[in-house]
Amino acid sequence: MSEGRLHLRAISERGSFITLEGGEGAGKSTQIGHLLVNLREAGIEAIGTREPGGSPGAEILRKVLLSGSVARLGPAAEAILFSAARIDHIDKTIKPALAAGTFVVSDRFADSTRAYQGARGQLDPRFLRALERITLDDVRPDLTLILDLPVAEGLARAAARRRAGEAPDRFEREDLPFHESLRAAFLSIAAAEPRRCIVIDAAGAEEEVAQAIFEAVSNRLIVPAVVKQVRHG
Ligand code: T5A
Repeated sequence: MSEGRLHLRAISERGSFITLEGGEGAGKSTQIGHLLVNLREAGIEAIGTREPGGSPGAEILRKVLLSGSVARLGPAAEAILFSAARIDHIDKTIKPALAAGTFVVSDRFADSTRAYQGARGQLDPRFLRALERITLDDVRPDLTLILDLPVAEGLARAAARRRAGEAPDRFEREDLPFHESLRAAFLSIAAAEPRRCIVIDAAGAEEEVAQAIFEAVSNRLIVPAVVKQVRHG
């Protein structure tokens, strides 16, 4: 361990909660791998998790949600089921890790419900806001990184990643206007909540994007914590 290595667990009782959001194939899973390595190298305990899923109960719901069989129940039922999975994820994985002082990095979270289930404009925004309030309770991300890239590029990446014979999932099968509306929705969330969200240009090379992400995390979460530590001894 280098001399400058910091143990943020000693600084704060609670860990920080980071979410990565964006459209299909934006590179979230790839970048979470890099971010976890970078955080751990900086001496910060961190776990990676994902939605839908991230806890045994929520992983069961993930299979159902991505199969597309819930879609026929309509967007409200789909939003409720994503939220049910989220409640289990929060209770079983996110809250205990944060309470232990661990950083939690989640591949998607509540902004995905806002963007995906809100994409066609079929749901009353008040319904989505109420559902989010009930689901999250007091668990809100400290930082959300929105990975942005042209829709065609993201879909091409997602298609290239699929194994031979593997079918696109329920959301990858949606049309281009749907995916364009997702991109716009994520950018509008970022514009509305600049203290929480940072837009990352995800079109660059993997390592460049990883660097931009770690800089953002350092500037928003790590440097302020270090300054606080120095001030308070
Ligand atoms: N959903 C989810 C909702 O509708 N509502 C909700 O509330 C929630 C939580 C989840 C689906 O559920 C929906 C959204 C999703 O459609 P998923 O299988 O978990 O489905 O898929 P996604 O989250 O969409 O993630 P993907 O697996 O599609 O993409 P990622 O994780 O963003 O991208 P990644 O890292 O797998 O990269 C894709 C490919 O691109 C390459 C990678 O090597 C990989 O092959 N790549 C790059 N190539 C070039 N340059 C780079 N910089 C690259 N970075 C990665």
